Amino acid sequence: MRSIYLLIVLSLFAFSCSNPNKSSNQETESQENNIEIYEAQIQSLNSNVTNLQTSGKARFVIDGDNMLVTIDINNAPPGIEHWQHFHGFPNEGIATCATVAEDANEDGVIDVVETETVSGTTMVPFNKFPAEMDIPTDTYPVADDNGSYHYEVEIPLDALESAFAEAFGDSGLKLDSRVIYIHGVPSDTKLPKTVASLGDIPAHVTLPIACGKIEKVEE
Ligand SMILES: [Cu+2]
Repeated sequence: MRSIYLLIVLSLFAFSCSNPNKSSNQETESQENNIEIYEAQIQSLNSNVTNLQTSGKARFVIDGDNMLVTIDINNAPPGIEHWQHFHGFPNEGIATCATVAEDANEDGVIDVVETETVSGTTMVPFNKFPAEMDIPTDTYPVADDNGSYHYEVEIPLDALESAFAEAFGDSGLKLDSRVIYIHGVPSDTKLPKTVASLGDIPAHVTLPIACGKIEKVEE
């Protein structure tokens, strides 16, 4: 009887000793290996204009000092450059992709200005140098003859976060509150005069052709 009691006391002691060690090991591991992954399934928008079902996937991997972004798109208008950005609200708002409900002037086209009520504003470009946060550039990807492209970039997080804070305040990137838009139809596409754009940029450049909500995923 006595030896059983001793055994229980000993095993409780061993358990309580090993436990704190285990949890502190786990903490160290997650600090060293702090990877966050986000993805967006991208679906077509304004397919009545493009006559295409543009689709694809974006993946964002935050690993240490860098964020690796890969975007794969199919069935986009071929042979032209496609602007792409994440859009969102600088405050607490959570962006969603625009739908036909956002065609406020009912011209049959959801233009980039009409997306703002549910998607917020243009934030970070996925061109050659995202951290420069320079929206009008000619360094966005160009779709091949089949309308496909693969885009990949490694962004230094420090540079991106400070440029982002300067433009939108210090709410942080908050990827899971953002959506990604793919833009661009050929310059000879007939668009109603009511289709709005940003500043002096021609409407065919900013016309949204696909969108996806960015969500956090497990590894
Ligand atoms: Cu955009």
